[in-house]
Amino acid sequence: MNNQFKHICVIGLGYIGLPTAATFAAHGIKVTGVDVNQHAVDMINQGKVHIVEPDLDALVRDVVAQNKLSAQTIPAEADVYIVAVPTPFKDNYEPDLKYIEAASKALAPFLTKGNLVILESTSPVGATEQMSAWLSEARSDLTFPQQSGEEADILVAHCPERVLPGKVLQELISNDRIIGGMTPRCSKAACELYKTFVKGECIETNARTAEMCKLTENSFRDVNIAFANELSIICDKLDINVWELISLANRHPRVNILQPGPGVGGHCIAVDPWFIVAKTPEQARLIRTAREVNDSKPEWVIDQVKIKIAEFLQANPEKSIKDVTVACYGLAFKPDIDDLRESPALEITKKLAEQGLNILAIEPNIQVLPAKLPSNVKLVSVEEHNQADIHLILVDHKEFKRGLNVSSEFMIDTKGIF
Ligand code: SAJ
Repeated sequence: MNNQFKHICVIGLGYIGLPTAATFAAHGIKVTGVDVNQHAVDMINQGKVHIVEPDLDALVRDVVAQNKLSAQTIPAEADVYIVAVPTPFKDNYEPDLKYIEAASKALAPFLTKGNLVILESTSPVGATEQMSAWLSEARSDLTFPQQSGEEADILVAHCPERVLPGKVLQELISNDRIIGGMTPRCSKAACELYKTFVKGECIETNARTAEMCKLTENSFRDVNIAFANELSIICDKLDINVWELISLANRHPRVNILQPGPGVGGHCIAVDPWFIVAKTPEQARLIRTAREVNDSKPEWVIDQVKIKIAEFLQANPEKSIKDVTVACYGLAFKPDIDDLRESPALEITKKLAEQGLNILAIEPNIQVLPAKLPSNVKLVSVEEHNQADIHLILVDHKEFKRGLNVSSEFMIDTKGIF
């Protein structure tokens, strides 16, 4: 354990902040977690978690029981502050830094000379400098890297998280970590901190490059998925099986196409590329188009359902549209998680329900349907899937991959499971 950092204050106890806080605590550092959500704070203090992530519940239970992690709604004095709050975009796709601003203003009163402040939230280029400016505005008695460089009282760095939901606890430790200090001294201090538990390499760079690096990784994936999604639409027109096509093309040693699906969801890949587009709208043409291709995929899937319904009614002339039941397999944004954020599966289910169809939602990872779904959507178990006429596979959850007893005639398989 590094003796320099005895107490860390993690601001934002969501999908990234809580696993990070618990992992530092498990490595012997005292951690105070901070969140504006009183319910989350209460749960954590009881050793429970408010999010689903494999093995996180046991880890939090242990570190809370050992008094290494506790939660509260306001920051505390510490050696290090880690900001892990959401960075959504506004209606015009401009990044919204209001949570970083609020976190900066909340932690500023507690800062003392020698503290390290780390921004972990995925952020547009320039956000770390902006955070440091907010801190400096609040604390004119202290110096910051933008004014005093290596001599600053407070060290500031951007260390973007890069972990995959569903594998967060492993990837936090095994992934390489990009460490972007506002000065080399800031990078070195942050590097020392993450070496507490990171087994991958901690690579030092500057804050702007670290910000852009994170956005680049997710944009790369978005562009590749857009390519796969475009291929799936082209193949549908040409009567070619896109899954077979991609697996054949990927046998080329330098081709690695990702998989098509109903669209791109989650709070990362569907959001981060817009941060590049917002800064450089003239230049980021491919990145913008990829976003548009992926965002338009749910509408294409809905059109496919309409075509299937017409075929079903033709085959069953005694039935009318109000008799048709559509089963939507999966609401989450990707397999084997409960996270519905920016989920194309949820969006498609909602839009189909709004057209008055009877919908059976089959989502083994949730117990209650989100309030935004209309009342003609019923949450049912996998075993009840046979009650439907049309089967729409939206997520490749393991429960579906084990096999479903339905005819392929009235199935739309957006994930290529069957
Ligand atoms: N998807 C496809 N086809 C694919 C792969 C994914 O349609 O071949 C879809 C998924 O179904 C999902 C969306 O893309 O809707 C995003 O899923 P994902 O598994 O690609 O990524 P996330 O959003 O869970 O996590 C990403 C990861 N980034 C990269 O892999 C470059 C993760 O490492 C980041 O830490 C995370 O974003 C983040 O927090 O930014």
